[in-house]
Amino acid sequence: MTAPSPAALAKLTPVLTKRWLSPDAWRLDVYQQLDGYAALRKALSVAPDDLIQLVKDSGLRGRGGAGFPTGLKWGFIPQGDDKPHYLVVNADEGEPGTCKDLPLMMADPHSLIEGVIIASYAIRASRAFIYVRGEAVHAARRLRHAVAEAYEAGLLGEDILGSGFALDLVVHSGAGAYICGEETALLDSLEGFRGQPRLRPPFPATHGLYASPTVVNNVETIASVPYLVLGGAEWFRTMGTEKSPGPKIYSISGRVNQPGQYECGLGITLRELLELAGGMLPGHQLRYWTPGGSSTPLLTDEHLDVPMDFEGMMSAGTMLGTTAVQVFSDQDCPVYATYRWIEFYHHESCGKCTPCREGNYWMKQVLRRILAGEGTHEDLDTLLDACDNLLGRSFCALGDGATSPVTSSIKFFKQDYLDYIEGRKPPILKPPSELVG
Ligand code: L3W
Ligand code: SF4
Repeated sequence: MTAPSPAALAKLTPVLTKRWLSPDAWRLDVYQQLDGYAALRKALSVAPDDLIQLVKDSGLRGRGGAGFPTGLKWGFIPQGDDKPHYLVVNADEGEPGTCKDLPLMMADPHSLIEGVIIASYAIRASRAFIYVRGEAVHAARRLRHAVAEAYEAGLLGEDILGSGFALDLVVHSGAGAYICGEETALLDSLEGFRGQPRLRPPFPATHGLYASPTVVNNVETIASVPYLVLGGAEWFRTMGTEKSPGPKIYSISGRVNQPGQYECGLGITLRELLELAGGMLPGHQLRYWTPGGSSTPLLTDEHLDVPMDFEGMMSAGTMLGTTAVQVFSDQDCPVYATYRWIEFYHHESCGKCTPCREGNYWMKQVLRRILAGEGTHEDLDTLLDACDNLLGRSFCALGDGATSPVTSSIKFFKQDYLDYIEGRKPPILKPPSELVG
């Protein structure tokens, strides 16, 4: 493994991750020694609308996958209405390969809580929720501890820091369903119903939790807010690109020497990120990768120099998504990887709409048949036809996302499919007909 060059190291922008290596930064006293809650004090002296304008000026875009402008979303919350407003943090990090929000909540939970208080003040919400992925018991426990510390210190509850502003914050654990990361399914789940997506529009900004105006933002988005308040919009824009400004936590996993989280300005390339991650494992050649989890179409070694920002990824035919970079090598069969992803989507489909519920089931069967050596040439058309009936025809983004690994693996690695179909590769799975149950 070669050490990253000074040029690669200069790409690191530790903003949200700056406290991660400080032992005990998750404790309120340590967090405060490290500048914690200074942004809240500043924000409470500013008019809420000015904070919304600051976020708009910074160009901060949602870090959960879609990249929607955060200030615009906050600005959709109606003014002067008599309904309660809510802030909901989407901490249901479930996209395969994504690992940025959980480490943030473990290492630095108060930065999220501080962001929640500032964002709630800006949108005039007096109640906020953090919806944590069900399996992440450790993160929920850490957050609850931090919330209790914040109440004790007068940072939550009535008359926060003597400002007159009041906020209650609840940490809610989900039950471990991927679909509850979809914002409207999350809201249904939070209300106590089975988590299934709602029809949009109306969007949560006007009809969200309990049919009231609600901002739903990702953990990393909200945790960015305190830094923005302290540093200002211009400082924020010194990182990233013009249309995708700011720092971003990229999580890189797979066949690399040092998997983990690397915070860099938006627009870093895979070549640069790979260097930071110590390069490919010995004996492995890069073959394909996901820029933002399995819901974003695969890219290959042709795309090493494409900027990983919202625009760059779009121009390469994919999406930035959650910046979950999963690196696969010449030793990782793309047909098998696709099968495993479709198993996941089939398992996690909520079943509400036919294209996704049935389409994922049939894609899984067909992929299994191919990997069992019983596939036919028509199977490739069947897979593409199923994707055609899913993309844009399913009720929520889960259905669309499921098509990404299938269409992109057939686009780049058709020969691998043909090798199974034409008998050049030995079968690696039992056919569906031999499976019981
Ligand atoms: C008011 C309008 N609000 C849009 C809001 C909307 C939402 C945000 C983005 O999916 C993607 C998906 C996954 N008035 C509005 C409006 N909004 N128009 O803006 O909305 P949208 O529909 O573009 O995306 P989405 O439904 O939020 C998110 C992809 O991210 N993804 C993520 C997966 C998993 C995780 C995770 O594990 N943390 O995020 C990966 O690629 O496939 O395409 O708030 O209400 N006119
Ligand atoms: Fe449910 Fe899938 Fe339809 Fe989304 S696309 S509503 S997950 S069945």
